[in-house]
Amino acid sequence: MSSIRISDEVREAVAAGRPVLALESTIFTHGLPRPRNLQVATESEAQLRASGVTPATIGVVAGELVVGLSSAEIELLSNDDSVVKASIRDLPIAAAKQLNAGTTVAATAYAAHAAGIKVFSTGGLGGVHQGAAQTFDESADLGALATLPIVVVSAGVKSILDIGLTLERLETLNVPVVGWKTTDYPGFYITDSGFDIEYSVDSTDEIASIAASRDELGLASTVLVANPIPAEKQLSPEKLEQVLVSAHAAAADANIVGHDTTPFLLDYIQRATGGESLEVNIDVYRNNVALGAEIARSISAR
Ligand code: PSU
Ligand code: MN
Repeated sequence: MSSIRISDEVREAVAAGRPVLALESTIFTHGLPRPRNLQVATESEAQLRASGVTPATIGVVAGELVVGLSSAEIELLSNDDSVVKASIRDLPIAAAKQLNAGTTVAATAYAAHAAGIKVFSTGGLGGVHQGAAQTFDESADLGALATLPIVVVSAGVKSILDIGLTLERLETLNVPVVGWKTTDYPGFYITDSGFDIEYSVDSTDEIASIAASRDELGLASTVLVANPIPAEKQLSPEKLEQVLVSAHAAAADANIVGHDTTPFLLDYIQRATGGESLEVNIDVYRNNVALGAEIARSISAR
């Protein structure tokens, strides 16, 4: 028995060098509320198929790490009350206990790379949490990005995190970061986090070329593409700033720590903005899936 199951559709597309885009499952098991979670997961696969890119949604079903979940499996994970959130360290435990799990950016990138997939789109990355100097809470996504040679498209890191410290850690970890047509680092819900990065790229061929150079140099790090949400679709930065203050206070009151922190804060923000942040979250994700598809195409064409 192989420990990673790759669907026939994904296996054939990878073998033929056709464009494939990996998608994570924590976004629909823990990031988005029902029933939108399943709609978004299904829609993004359809969006890709319509543009000739093979989707590879990744998750854990009854302990098995699956690259290319079936529609029935996506539905199962979307509606399972006992589904856990699995980062890389949780994979062997989930396997032995035969759990259902949504895979984080770290675990998804790991499985995607193992399956020979070169590009992965998510919403926002995990990073350094606010107050990390005391809590040590830093997402395992960061360490994974340092060791997995793929391309990851995100809209930056969510403003629930300490964005400046996250960018510092990415530098320490030797992770190349480029902005899509901008050097303003995006803040997930908002177009510009206020932090700048050094390099922008304006074609997906250039991103493919950066990934190829990374491989030729024998470097193992992810190429991180920061794709901002268009300004007309962002959450109002003033509103976000207000909501964040109460979200962090609520997390502290409820003694939320560790891997429960990100889902708690996202859920709080969704409620507090009356669902507005949810729509932005979904727009951000669609935007990243669309860019990831173009990058997959450019890599496949090289
Ligand atoms: N981005 C979203 N929604 C999410 C996440 C990211 O828009 O649910 C998830 C990702 O799976 C990411 C994880 O890997 O949150 C980070 O969690 P933690 O901070 O516990 O590492
Ligand atoms: Mn964490």
